[in-house]
Amino acid sequence: MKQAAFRKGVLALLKEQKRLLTRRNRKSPDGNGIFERYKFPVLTAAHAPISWRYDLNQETNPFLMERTGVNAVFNAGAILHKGKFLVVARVEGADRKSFFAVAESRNGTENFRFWDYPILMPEAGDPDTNVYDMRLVKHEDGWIYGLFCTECKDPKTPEWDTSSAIAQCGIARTKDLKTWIRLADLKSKSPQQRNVVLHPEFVDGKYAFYTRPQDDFIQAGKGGGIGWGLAASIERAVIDKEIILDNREYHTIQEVKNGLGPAPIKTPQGWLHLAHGVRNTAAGLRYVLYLFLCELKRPWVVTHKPAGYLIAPQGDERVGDVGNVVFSNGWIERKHGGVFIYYASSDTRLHVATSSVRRLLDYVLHTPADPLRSHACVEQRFALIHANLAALEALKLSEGKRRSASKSGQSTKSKEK
Ligand code: M1P
Repeated sequence: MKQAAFRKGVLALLKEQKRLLTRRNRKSPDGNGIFERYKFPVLTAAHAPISWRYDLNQETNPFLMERTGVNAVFNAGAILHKGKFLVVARVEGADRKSFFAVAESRNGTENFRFWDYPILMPEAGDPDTNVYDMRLVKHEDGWIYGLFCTECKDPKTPEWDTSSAIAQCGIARTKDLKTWIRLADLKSKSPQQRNVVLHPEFVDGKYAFYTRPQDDFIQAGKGGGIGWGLAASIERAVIDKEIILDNREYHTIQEVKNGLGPAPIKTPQGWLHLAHGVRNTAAGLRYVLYLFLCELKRPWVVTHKPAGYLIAPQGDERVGDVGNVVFSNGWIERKHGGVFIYYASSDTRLHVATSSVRRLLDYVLHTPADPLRSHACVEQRFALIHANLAALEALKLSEGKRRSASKSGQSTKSKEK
């Protein structure tokens, strides 16, 4: 390639990326009253800077190859920091290893742009093979914490088993999201921990964690689900006792497993939570998002939980590396109560949905809970339909009224002719 052609090639790459990064994003028109989706994802693999993927030196990369591609950008922690919407995304390289990178936007729904460098997360003790899914929390102790999953091959498995892994919770803290101090990994009785989230306030003078104990804990007959435990220190966090706050349950959206999403939003009515629930289908696992509310003073006590899901994969969201998945580990509450939910689809890309604390609270407080049986579900709908017939009558929109209104509309039109 001649130098001019190489330069032209680089320019084309930069131009195409600029087009993507400056693209406007609009609300999709088909909302459900609870939240709005947006036309485009906010981050994709194509948003990863050209300088992370291409060697731009003609001498070492004469064919301008994308040597170190990015496979996916998804599951992002989120925070409003110095007036900017920041997400710490899970960036998965073509080599399957994930790492964290900060992307920033002025309005939270479009023009997210990665900072120049991804986060070089320090290692703690045993090196992590893979890190992913950071939850960001501004804690009342003054630090911003990032809790994430750190995974490595299970040392107890035989050599031929190249897939069994151990997952634990890594903890790091920062003031500016640039310099990160890695603390010791969380210690608990569970041999596996994913989806661990730090509660933003002290509880009984201790750091409080939402956990997801697995394996032995479940086999020991204690059930499994979103757990809760306290640790005296954050520098060497140890949880001695975990209780289950939101269980898995037969024939629900969280029959197989569930896990907490981002840290909860504090509202006057309680701690508002976003979580994911997983069920099995003939086509594999299906991940959806749901909401629930916990007491303010006793954050481990659930007070309200609407039946079913808040967000399920839809349209293109159903397709990707791990299909039929929506997953969220980040949301942002603005001063005036606007809520930006960052959710990823099919482990491939990141989207935003917008709502407000008022709307989400209304949904969580007034949507019926799952009665857990078909008969009882139909009874719920009977009551709704019955009340709706009266409501339509009051609005003069009952079917009979509508028919006669449209007839009289027709006769007026024919008279006008
Ligand atoms: O593939 C779906 C998700 O699977 C895991 O979540 P969980 O442990 O709750 O099943 C995580 O690997 C997550 O990153 C991924 O999106």
